[in-house]
Amino acid sequence: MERTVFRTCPLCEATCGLEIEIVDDSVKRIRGDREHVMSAGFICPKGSTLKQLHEDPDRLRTPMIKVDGAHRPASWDEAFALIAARFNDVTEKYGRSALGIYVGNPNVHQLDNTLGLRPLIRALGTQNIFSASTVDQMPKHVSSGYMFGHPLNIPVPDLDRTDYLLMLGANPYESNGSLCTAPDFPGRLDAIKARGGKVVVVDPRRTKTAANADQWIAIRPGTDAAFLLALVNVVLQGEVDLGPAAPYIEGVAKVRTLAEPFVPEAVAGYTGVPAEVIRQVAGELVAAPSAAVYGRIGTHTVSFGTLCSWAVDVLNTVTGNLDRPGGAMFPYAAHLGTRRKGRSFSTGRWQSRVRGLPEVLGELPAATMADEIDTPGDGQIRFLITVAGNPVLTTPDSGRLDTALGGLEFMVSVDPYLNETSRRADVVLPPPSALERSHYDLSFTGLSVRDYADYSPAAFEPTGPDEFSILVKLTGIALGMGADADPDQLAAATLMSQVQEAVSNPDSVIAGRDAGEILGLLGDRPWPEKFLDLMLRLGHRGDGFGANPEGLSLARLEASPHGIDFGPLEPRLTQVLVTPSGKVELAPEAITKDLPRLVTALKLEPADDLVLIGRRQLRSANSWLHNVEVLVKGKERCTLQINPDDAARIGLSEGGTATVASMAGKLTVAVEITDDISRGVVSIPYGWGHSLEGSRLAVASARPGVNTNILTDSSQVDPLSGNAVLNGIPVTVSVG
Ligand SMILES: Nc1nc2c(c(=O)[nH]1)N[C@H]1C(S)=C(S)[C@@H](COP(=O)(O)OP(=O)(O)OC[C@H]3O[C@@H](n4cnc5c(=O)[nH]c(N)nc54)[C@H](O)[C@@H]3O)O[C@H]1N2
Ligand SMILES: Nc1nc2c(c(=O)[nH]1)N[C@H]1C(S)=C(S)[C@@H](COP(=O)(O)OP(=O)(O)OC[C@H]3O[C@@H](n4cnc5c(=O)[nH]c(N)nc54)[C@H](O)[C@@H]3O)O[C@H]1N2
Ligand code: SF4
Ligand SMILES: [Mo]
Repeated sequence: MERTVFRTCPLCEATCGLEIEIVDDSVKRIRGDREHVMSAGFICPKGSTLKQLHEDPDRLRTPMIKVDGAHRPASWDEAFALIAARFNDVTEKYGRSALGIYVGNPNVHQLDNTLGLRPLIRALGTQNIFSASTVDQMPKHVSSGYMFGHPLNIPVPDLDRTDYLLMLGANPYESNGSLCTAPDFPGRLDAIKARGGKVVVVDPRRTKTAANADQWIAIRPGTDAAFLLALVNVVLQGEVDLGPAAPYIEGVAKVRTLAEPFVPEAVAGYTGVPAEVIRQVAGELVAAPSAAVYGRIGTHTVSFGTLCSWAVDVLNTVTGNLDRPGGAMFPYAAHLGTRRKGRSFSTGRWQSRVRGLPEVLGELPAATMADEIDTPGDGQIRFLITVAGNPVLTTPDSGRLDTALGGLEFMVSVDPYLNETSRRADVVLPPPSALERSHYDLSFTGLSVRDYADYSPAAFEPTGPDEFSILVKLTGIALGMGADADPDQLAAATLMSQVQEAVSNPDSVIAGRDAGEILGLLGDRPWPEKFLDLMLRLGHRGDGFGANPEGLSLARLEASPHGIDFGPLEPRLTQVLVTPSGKVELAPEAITKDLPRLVTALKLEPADDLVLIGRRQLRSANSWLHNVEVLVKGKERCTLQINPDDAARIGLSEGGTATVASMAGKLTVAVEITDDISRGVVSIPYGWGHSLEGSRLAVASARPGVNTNILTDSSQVDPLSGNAVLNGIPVTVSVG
């Protein structure tokens, strides 16, 4: 039997629509869905590998339990019973402060996980909560929280209409974009140039994105905050037109004063960007009919990450480009209701035990997870859960973390693979493959360059429990209900409380209605679909359970397999802005208090050390696609890129090996000499290093590469967000 199903690709933030042809219960072909409202047939080499991932013999189909150091298959009942028993032992002995959880990136790419994780985290009742956010975008949440009142009020560059794009520390030709959902990002960049606009890329490396841009500005790693503030400085010396957002902006004069030390001539030496180039870019930003400034990984995973993130949006604002077409605009996903003014955003409600690092968004920095596991005392983590994460490869100083995991009393990983992290787990619980689960993107519809929604049903029935049920089961255990708690009952209670909250909220479209009636209208669907339908119908485009009959519901999305396009982003600052003052706070003290540190850094003599940065590759997705043969075949990709001058000075030769050492560790890696990388900078791609014993990744372990996070230093974090510093690591390189 032949059939075709449509599925959102969960492998990166572009969230392309896929068309999947199935014959007799096996996948015949996967290609881009040409009718998809956002991606229109675009696909990258990873998209079609959902087939290989689904069929991968190394993908776990049953739980694994570790006995005498080796994993053996187990039944779900046995696995949950063991977890419950050990959970009770540990919490009885040490209390809940001995619990910890790390949640990784794929969680935001799966409906089940976005719905199921929060209750689990809450049920654990611990402050030891870690996620990939603090090795990624936490600075953006912090700056958005303070400037726009909500950590998810993240403006995106209006790619399809902008006349000028200044892009820093992002390489969408390989990554397909991040905090800016735009399938075929490269095509959209080309379109800017085709309509007479300009693209400028700031990166220490001449990436594919930089090479295709109108202008590449090579910057010294870690110095973007000063570069951005120099732009702000120049812009605020001239006549300032704040554009349509002007009535809602507070703090321009304060920013002008704060930016005074950052005259272009004062930052040129530090950033490596000549003063005249800074003035040129500032002039162009002001003169362009519309312009957008966009910064990503290279500006967030650095010591001044939050200052960078803040300065990007300050620049968008003072050039009059905030909340206007072609500028930086706010997406508003269909499932979101009215954003209500709450308490003001803050961080530091508690501190980490060992290093005293502040809580941010209810989390502690991933960079201090090893400290919390291997430092004895009250509150030491003894029982750790990881869900869809691989911190042994993805967090700084990961050699130490790996050892620390070995000392835990108990560890559970929810993961489809026995990989570098889950090999440490006492129990591994495998979720179904992407093709065995439905999807609506609760995360990336809120970061998209157009307003849209789409839903995809599962292509195949899962052979085990779905991941929502796995997470609910763990939630039951965390609530002390043991392994026998009925997940249906727990899910029903959660849904009921959400419905009750809505009917008793006077501002809700269903205020005063009968909760039982609303539950009935959600019909007979799997739990995640019921939660989703509730959100969609109560969202700002929703049918309000009859209040707005033309509005959105899951049924309507199901009838639109290629998604629904609601059009380009609209100005909506007044809708989303929820700061206590009701204004865009351009100069929040909580952020600007970090400026003196930057002023001091400006004056320091640059060290002679080489500095290490990372890179992403089109055929990888963080640490976990290297077990797919078609994605890893070909020449070695895990190489140290180094400039010819540096290579000659050290005596390195192409194809040879180099030893790279940092404060944190040392490794040996293949050498690639290229003038695409600035002098003084070296780059190793991240996500490799599949040579650790105990994992089960036949393909990946044949081409292991090296783990660059052996070199990154967990003591270095952006103080405002706790984000790890993963770029700009001082290293020494020698022949080796
Ligand atoms: N040096 C350096 N380090 C970095 C970065 C960098 O640029 N440089 N980037 C950082 C960034 S941006 C990120 S997001 C992090 C990522 O860090 P992590 O989230 O820790 O790592 P991933 O490689 O995304 O791990 C994904 C894991 O989830 C599993 N998985 C895949 N799909 C599913 C699923 O549906 N359910 C479950 N339960 N598991 C699933 C995979 O098998 C894999 O083990 O790494 C960060 N680390
Ligand atoms: N193919 C592929 N796609 C992915 C991923 C993947 O692993 N592979 N991961 C996904 C994830 S989780 C994320 S978060 C996104 C990230 O998406 P991007 O932010 O586009 O990430 P990168 O491709 O790592 O690009 C970061 C760039 O920053 C540069 N850089 C490093 N240090 C500095 C600096 O100090 N200043 C400046 N200006 N630049 C610097 C690097 O040279 C690099 O070109 O990609 C997503 N998409
Ligand atoms: S660009 Fe991203 S979402 Fe699109 S097919 Fe590739 S991995 Fe999937
Ligand atoms: Mo990420």
